[in-house]
Amino acid sequence: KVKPSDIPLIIQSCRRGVLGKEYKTPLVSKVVKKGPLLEENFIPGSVLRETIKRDKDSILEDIEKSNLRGRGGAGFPTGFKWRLAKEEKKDKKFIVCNADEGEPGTFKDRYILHKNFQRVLEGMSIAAYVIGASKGFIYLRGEYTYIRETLEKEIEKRRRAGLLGNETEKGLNFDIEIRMGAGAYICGEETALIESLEGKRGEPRNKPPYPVDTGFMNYPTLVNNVETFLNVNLICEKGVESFGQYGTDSSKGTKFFSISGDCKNEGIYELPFGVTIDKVVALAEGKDIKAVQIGGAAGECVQKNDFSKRIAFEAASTGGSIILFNENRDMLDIAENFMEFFVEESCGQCTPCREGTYRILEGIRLLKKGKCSVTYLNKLLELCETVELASKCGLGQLSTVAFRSIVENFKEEILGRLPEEV
Ligand code: L3W
Ligand code: SF4
Repeated sequence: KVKPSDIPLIIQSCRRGVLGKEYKTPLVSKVVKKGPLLEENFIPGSVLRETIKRDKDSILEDIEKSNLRGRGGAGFPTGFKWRLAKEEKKDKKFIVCNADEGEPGTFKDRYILHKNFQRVLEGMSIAAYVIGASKGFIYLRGEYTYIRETLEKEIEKRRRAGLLGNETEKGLNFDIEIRMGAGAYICGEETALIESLEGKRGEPRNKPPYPVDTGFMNYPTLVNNVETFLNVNLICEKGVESFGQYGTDSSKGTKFFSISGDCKNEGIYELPFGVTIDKVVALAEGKDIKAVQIGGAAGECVQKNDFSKRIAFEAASTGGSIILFNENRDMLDIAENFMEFFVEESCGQCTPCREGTYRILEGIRLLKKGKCSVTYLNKLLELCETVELASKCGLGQLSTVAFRSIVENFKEEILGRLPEEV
């Protein structure tokens, strides 16, 4: 039997390595930068027991006042989402913890599940208490199957302690079940995730309606990321002010980042929102870094002159992935790698995403061979706009961001690859 403590924390987050065809698996057992949350001792139930003595509205007000924003990538206000779910008048409601971490370069939830799982469970229970849910799911990434058994044991411990299940503490009747993903990136999109939970093919639904009113089996469903539930627990334990002392006005608190690429100190960092890219490069000991990818395959590739940019929802935004690239990297290799990822992971439901990503990938390959004219490059950029505007879900809408930012921010490198116009 394998215990998590026996397993070196190895990056398994992207199906393809972003630094070449070979999978790169840096060790992240070394936590490089400790913030207020990392490796803190926690007694299961200590926060939940105190919190459910309080009135539901006052807990919700605290979550709203904290300005906590969703840590999965989109940054939607957590308190507002909870309020919408709470106001629904249905006899059943559900909580879902989105642990389908699949963004290339993101492995921070895996760390949290290893080290802070009881806090995450506690955050889910608090959410259930506030909105009135009796059942919760953890949708665990298929590649993380190896930690399932340990997580189940932690859940069972809580049942025995009266923190979960029918005999739960006064005022709360809530249990949690783990459901496994099967390796599809699209199931991180909340409505595809819900379809998958219902036993169907994981394809995004049209939004609205949003899961807060029409989610799992058409009941109100609150979907939050692993780290968001962790933060809920922290806010309830330490208070809104303590949480708010970190971060910027629009992005409060700290954030878990998974930093990888061309640097000495790959690993998990808990840093306050608002930290500059420069500072991240210095902490990670990146050498001759010319580009930093913020937000994985769906994020912007920032060039050196802009490393003073801050990392926050209102500036350079990421769900956790930060990848450093040095001077030896070909930016078109990077663009190609990310676009291959989207071609492979598109669920195929809508044409702009299914066909558009494929055509853009062809274009990137022409660029690499020096066979893409300026006119065709402009057509590709127009196609990017179409894909962004006409795709149904975040996967398609954001699939072009990396490529466009590479063309824009690394113009000289790209223009040098264009043939003479005929
Ligand atoms: C009620 C409204 N709810 C928005 C909710 C919505 C969702 C959240 C964000 O993700 C990013 C992108 C991907 N009434 C609402 C409302 N909501 N308006 O707010 O919604 P949205 O549409 O801004 O973004 P999104 O499509 O959920 C886009 C990344 O998130 N992504 C997420 C993956 C997350 C994981 C994970 O947590 N493990 O995999 C997937 O597409 O990259 O950056 O809850 O319902 N009027
Ligand atoms: Fe599927 Fe792409 Fe359309 Fe999303 S945008 S529904 S991933 S085809």
